[in-house]
Amino acid sequence: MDRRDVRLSGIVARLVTIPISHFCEKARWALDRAGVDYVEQPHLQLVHVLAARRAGGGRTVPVFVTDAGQVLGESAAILRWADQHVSSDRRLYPEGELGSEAAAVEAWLDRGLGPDGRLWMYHETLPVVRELEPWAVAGIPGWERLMFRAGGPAISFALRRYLHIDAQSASAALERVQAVFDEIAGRFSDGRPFLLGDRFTAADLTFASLAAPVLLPSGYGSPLPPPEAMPPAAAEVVGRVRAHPAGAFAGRMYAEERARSAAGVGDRGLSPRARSLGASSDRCR
Ligand SMILES: N[C@@H](CCC(=O)N[C@@H](CS)C(=O)NCC(=O)O)C(=O)O
Repeated sequence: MDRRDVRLSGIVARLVTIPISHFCEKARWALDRAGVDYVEQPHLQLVHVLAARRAGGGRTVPVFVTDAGQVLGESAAILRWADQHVSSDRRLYPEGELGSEAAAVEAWLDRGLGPDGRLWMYHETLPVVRELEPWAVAGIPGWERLMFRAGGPAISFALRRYLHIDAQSASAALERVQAVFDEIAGRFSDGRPFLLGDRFTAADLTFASLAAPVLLPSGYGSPLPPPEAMPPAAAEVVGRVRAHPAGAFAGRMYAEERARSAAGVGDRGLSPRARSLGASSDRCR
């Protein structure tokens, strides 16, 4: 939906994204779960900087512009905002110590797992990015698709420079990702169903969404390639991650919690955005 459509639809809340980005997925999941009415404005990597700035944010996405014009340029702030639209028993940050713990785990994952998983994934996929075009450009405007086609190698080069991606940094990042997965798995040794105990919090949502580059979960809010479409070495890592207890947990969060959120079953029933998507997860496969 473009700007004119946004005006015509009367829905002014908008989420500026790189649709395949896991930080954007984190925000999208929280907004969907809360049944918030918004439109997504998806962009190509690097073009996102212009879009983020134009929306009033910094140089990263997601940027969420609320229907009241408030600009939120951090995924954590978007989760906090979405939390004002759910009943207290469904808060991502419950009252008291549990809420503080959820925020602390979220911040830890935002700092580590998020950038590390992304760095590894870019290292593996940039060399074959043309073959991954159907997923890389899903949903973005036509001229940005053309830019992707014409400028693919230059964009890859710029991303590598910008995010300091090389074989050594990618392998170190993957090791750190594996350590996070082991630590997360350790938390389940007492049989708890969620990361912090008996209820779903921002910690679970953040872990599952930021695990996406190494997990390729089904039910993600933008189409992801199947492991078979990835280079063999990357597909092998995805297979290992899926079999890991923490990977299985993230997969379950997608199958259960994200699926409910994608269907728009928030406190206020089916959201118009979910309805416009057919309230199905077809788009996510
Ligand atoms: N702390 C930010 C991180 C967001 C982030 O790193 N977004 C990526 C997309 S996955 C981005 O915009 N990267 C480009 C950049 O760092 O300039 C948040 O939680 O919103």
